[in-house]
Amino acid sequence: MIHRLWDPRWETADCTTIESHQLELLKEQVKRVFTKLPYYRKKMQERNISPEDIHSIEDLRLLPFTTKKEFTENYPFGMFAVPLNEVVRVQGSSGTTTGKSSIAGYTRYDLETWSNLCARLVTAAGVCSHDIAQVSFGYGLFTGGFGLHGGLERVGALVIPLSSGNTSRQIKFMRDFGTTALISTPTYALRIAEVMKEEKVGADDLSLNWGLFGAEPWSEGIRKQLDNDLGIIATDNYGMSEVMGPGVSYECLERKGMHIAEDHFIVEMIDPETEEPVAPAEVGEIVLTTLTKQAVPVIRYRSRDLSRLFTDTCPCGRTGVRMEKVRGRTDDMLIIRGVNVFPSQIEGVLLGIEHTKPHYQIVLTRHGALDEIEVQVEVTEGLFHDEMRKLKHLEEEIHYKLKNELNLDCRVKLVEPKSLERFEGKAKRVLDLRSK
Ligand code: DLL
Repeated sequence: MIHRLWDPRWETADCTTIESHQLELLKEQVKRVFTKLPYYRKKMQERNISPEDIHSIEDLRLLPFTTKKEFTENYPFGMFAVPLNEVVRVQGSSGTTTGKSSIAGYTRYDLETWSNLCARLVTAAGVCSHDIAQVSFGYGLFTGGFGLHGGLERVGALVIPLSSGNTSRQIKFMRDFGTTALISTPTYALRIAEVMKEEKVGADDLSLNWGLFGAEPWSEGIRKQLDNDLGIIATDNYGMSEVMGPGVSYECLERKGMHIAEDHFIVEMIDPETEEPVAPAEVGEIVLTTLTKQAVPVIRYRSRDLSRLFTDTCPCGRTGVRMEKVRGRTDDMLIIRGVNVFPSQIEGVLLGIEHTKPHYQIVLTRHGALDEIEVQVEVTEGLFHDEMRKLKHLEEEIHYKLKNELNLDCRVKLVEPKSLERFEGKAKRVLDLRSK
């Protein structure tokens, strides 16, 4: 396999070079944040810390965390460390958790950094100037559309800025233009694959080679399905509005973890309860510090995302730390009758069972003091019209396997093909009716 790099100097830097670069930038960044951002200065003063206390990367631990709450409290521009006339763009998260979006601002220099990081990402995923890239992420405040767009243009690919939605049109453009790279959420790519089947368009009718998917958790099972249905090599990439958007970490074609852009971000893994670092290679919450962001620098941003770090060498030649696919968010975790359940565990079980589709919904209800969980699963067309006995058998199999995995009795409801909602951006799998 041929691996190309966008920025070999930094992508293959040795750890001593990275560390001294990080330390130098960190000291500057902490000084800037202390002088320019009243909310962070106050936090540091409460802890009796000043920028002069930072002598090593480990000293980062002395500094307070930043959370989504700060973005909400300082909405819209209170997180900006530069005057507004230096900010040339805002982007943001959807704001589903707090009702208020986290507003990220970018100076010209930040946009330059961002498109370079996204250029690394798309290059690692196989895209070059010969590719025709269809961006089916939403364009707008969401960082997916504009972020990937910037990186693709930078590497010289021909970019089709289609945004998400109107799936038949997406397929028509893929055919007409000979699209070679699809960029979207994995959920939307599944939807595209589904509509292709309905319209009798096979992977061979298209010219797709690469699928660049991110912005939400997706399992290896979904990856396999996308590889097959679209005839692509599907890679994962990760980021968040508060830190930059896409470009924080990305898989190469080896697909053995996401390479973190350590010359721009310091990554830590903490135990979300104790806030202490986890042992190397243990699962923890990803915490990120930006080193080069001008408009909205963040120190120790608690992502709420759970993953694992590892440092073994990757055959692609990139050095440094990689992170495993994100397992889910700490705030995605459902607590049902005292048992902790991640939606990704349910997805894992469903994808391992024949005759189900990767379309499911988790419905939570409360009866008296007792929480109930129902897993609604679409079955394949063929089976749905089959005998009752077979459906009953499938229902029992899912129930049994979920119980084994989760240690919890879930109600299982098989539903007609195409009866559950489809998503054009990030999927919303959990319907929580408990507080209603
Ligand atoms: O989703 C940024 C992005 C856009 C990343 C396009 C990759 C591609 P937000 O809307 O602020 O930003 O949401 C950030 O999405 O904290 C994770 O919980 C989740 N997330 C992002 N990428 C992944 C991924 C963008 N590859 C939140 N795997 C993050 C799992 C992801 N979760």
